[in-house]
Amino acid sequence: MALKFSIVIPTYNEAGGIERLLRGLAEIFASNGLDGEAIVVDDNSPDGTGAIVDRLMAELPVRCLHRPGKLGLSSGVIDGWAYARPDSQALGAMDADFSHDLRILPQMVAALESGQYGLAVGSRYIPGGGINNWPKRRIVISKVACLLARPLTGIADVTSGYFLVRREALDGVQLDPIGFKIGLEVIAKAHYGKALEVPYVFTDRVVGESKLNQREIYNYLKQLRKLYVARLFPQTVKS
Ligand SMILES: Nc1nc2c(ncn2[C@@H]2O[C@H](COP(=O)(O)OP(=O)(O)OP(=O)(O)O)[C@@H](O)[C@H]2O)c(=O)[nH]1
Ligand SMILES: [Mg+2]
Repeated sequence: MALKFSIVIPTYNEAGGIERLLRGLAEIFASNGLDGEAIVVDDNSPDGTGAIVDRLMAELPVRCLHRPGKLGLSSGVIDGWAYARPDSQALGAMDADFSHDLRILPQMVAALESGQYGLAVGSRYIPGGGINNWPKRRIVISKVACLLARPLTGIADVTSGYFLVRREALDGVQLDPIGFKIGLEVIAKAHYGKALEVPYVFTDRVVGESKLNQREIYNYLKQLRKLYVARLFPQTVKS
């Protein structure tokens, strides 16, 4: 039987592309026999993203969770997972801006279905993966971010944000919604056994605005520090 999964797509001002993305996802689900649902978590986007998703709920495998204001990407993913259908066996996350290639989703699902892997991560930093049209500065920041997390995990692309994890791997795990990198929280804390990285070529957003800023870089460093402290001194940390 096909693995039931819910993939959360947090949105803030993604009206320009959300319909095309959800139609593309529905097509991938149907043509690969995947039992997936998309959960859009919209933070009352001023551009009306939430209303577009509400309209599409009647015809596509998607539900929308509306939050009152911009509460952050990571907490959006966590709230989306709580909103997911309870019988989903796996939970995932994906950005709304087409950076994450939908076409590798079937491989990610198959990895979990095989029973060999508890986590599948879309990866730019293994052979076959890559990045399209990012400024050099952005690539350097991303690679340094991954390098800094290297001692915590064997995974090359910890900042990917595109992943699928078995639900039970999150049981009892306290995820800190700090900053942008919920994927890193899951990779560093969840009990998933073996992980598979599936290569994809990341494409920079074509519509909408980037939200990466200095504050997010600072938050990432704070998140890393907390993860290292928890790893090195587990007895001093409650979660
Ligand atoms: N619900 C919600 N979604 C958010 C928030 N911040 C970002 N997002 C969404 O999270 C996803 C990733 O954000 P991006 O702005 O693409 O972040 P990025 O990929 O690091 O940077 P760019 O692609 O350059 O913009 C997108 O789908 C955003 O719409 C937020 O505060 N709340
Ligand atoms: Mg993006």
